Amino acid sequence: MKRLLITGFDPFGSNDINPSWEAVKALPDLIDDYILHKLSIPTAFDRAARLIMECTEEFSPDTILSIGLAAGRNAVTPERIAVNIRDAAIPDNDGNQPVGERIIADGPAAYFSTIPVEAIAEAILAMGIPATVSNSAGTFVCNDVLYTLLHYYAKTRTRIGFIHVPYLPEQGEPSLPLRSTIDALIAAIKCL
Ligand code: PCA
Repeated sequence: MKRLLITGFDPFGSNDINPSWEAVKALPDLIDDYILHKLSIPTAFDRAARLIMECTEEFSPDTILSIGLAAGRNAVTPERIAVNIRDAAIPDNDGNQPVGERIIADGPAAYFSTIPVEAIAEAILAMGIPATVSNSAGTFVCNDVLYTLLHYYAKTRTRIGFIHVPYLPEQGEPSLPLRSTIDALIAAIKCL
């Protein structure tokens, strides 16, 4: 069996629910040859990535896949790239709002994700669920997590990826039903 650490975020800003954790916690514990370890992480710069890295020491995953909400997106979007910038439009859940700061002072400008983003988008689309590769994970906590993990696991065999998901219908439009988001994540995991 291979090991997948999969994370979802807590609610943040004006959202009182976060579809990323709702979908992650509903996933089966076994998918194909992966055993899943599910972790809820806070929408907090630095702290979220550190929690994942602590959990990684215990669980030794082959792949770490983080899921987050992208309000306003109408598709499930595997992220291709993470950039070395924190530029928050709203405070995170610890009250921090960094503007124009580097994540890692001497780190490279960007890293490519190390999961097969095109294949994942195609597999989700083939199920009739909207999906497309995204070229920007933003500059808030989701990008922070993806960049930090790609930086610290760059010279290891651990694969790192991130998928943004739309609102749930009760949060506004555009949205995706929870069942579709769960099915999209299952299809994505089968590509890992
Ligand atoms: N989405 C935010 C952070 C937490 C989440 O679910 C983002 O896109 O950065």
